[in-house]
Amino acid sequence: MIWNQHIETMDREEMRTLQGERLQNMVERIYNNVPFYRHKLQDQGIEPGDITSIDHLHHLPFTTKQDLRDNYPFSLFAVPQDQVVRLHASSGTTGKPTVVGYTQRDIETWSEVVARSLTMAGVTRSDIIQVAYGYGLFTGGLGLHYGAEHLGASVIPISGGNTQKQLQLMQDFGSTVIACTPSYAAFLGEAIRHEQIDPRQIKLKAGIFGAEPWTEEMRQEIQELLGIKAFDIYGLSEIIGPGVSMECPAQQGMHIFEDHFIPEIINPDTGEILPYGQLGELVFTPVSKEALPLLRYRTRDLTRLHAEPCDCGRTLVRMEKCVGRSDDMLIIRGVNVFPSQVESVLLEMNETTPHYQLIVNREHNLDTLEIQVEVHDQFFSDEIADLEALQQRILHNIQSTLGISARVKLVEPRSIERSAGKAQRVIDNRNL
Ligand code: DLL
Repeated sequence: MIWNQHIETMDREEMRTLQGERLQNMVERIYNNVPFYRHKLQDQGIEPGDITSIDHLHHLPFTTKQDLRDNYPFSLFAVPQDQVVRLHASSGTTGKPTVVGYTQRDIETWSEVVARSLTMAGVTRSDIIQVAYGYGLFTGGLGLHYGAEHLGASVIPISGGNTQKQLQLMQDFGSTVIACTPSYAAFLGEAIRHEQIDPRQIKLKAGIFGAEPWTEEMRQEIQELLGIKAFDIYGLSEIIGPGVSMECPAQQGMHIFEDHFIPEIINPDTGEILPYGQLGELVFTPVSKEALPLLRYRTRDLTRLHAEPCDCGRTLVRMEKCVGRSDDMLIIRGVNVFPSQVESVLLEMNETTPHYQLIVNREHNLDTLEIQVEVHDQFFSDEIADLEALQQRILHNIQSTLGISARVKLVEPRSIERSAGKAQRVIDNRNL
């Protein structure tokens, strides 16, 4: 099923024309309404009339998270306050949050792209969707909520956390779809197993998981635990929230809703545009956004784009699962390490769970990496020799994948702190 046949299967040339028209209109709007951009464009000698096609996109300046911070809270908004109907914010690790705004039409666009996303995962009006993303300033809960209602499904707005209630309503209401972070999905699956709930009491068939990086190995784990097909959904508040891109049943990457969000991949160091298939930083221009239209927003997410036709029939460009964020990448003794690489290694082994943490320290000017991982109940035996052998195997696999040594600490089942939202995978004590 395809929610918007016209857009999602549009001829590529026709899509480029549509993007060009929308870009032209957007540049005019921001030039007239956002002093920050007017000055930036004037500095570069660009007049709105110069941008007449999508081929001119690369002439435009980038926008960064710092620009949003510098213009806190509302200075990048392109409409008067009386047209803004919703505000969301994402809390950064440091300093002020990033504030985003929506007009009524932006909310409609958002509901449309989330309805397209859910349809991709096979969700219909007959489904009951348990939205266990956080409701509030975070875009996950309300984003999925409005999209699911627009589609006509029955929404359970339970928000994140309160695991007992999640399990109770899941059984009593017969939820067929669950939407939450993949780490919370793994936790719910584990809780079902731990409480020995009869799998026949669980009607789930699909999961809509995103908001944090997760690996193919994690997908297998969750699918087994919950007895569902797990789909990846991507998005970020600055662009709209969840529903910037979504995986189809072919699961060969996530289709980007390019009529609204124009993607580019750049070399993060030079800003140079990279061709399809190359790994780099993802950049988006949300051409139809009214309240907060951003020019070439640098996401810091690292991935590749592919434009070949997809088995599902959609012509929309696909992005691969994100490797991670450039600011998640750890440099340990000079070697680049992504938490997702560690996750792959750990989950290829049957004995470990998807709950792990990387702890980085600097001792005598040398970086150290400790990987704490929980072992499944049945393997957490008292036989020290067995555990030591497991530890050695993990060490060996980590070393051959990452190219650096680490300390591995096996910890008891359910001892690493659980999050109902995004999991905290890294504790970096180096104060770099
Ligand atoms: O996480 C929006 C969202 C909510 C997406 C629910 C999907 C589901 P932010 O809090 O602004 O927005 O965080 C955005 O999260 O730049 C990525 O680094 C990461 N991220 C989001 N989705 C994925 C994904 C929401 N599917 C940041 N895979 C983004 C990997 C993801 N990383």
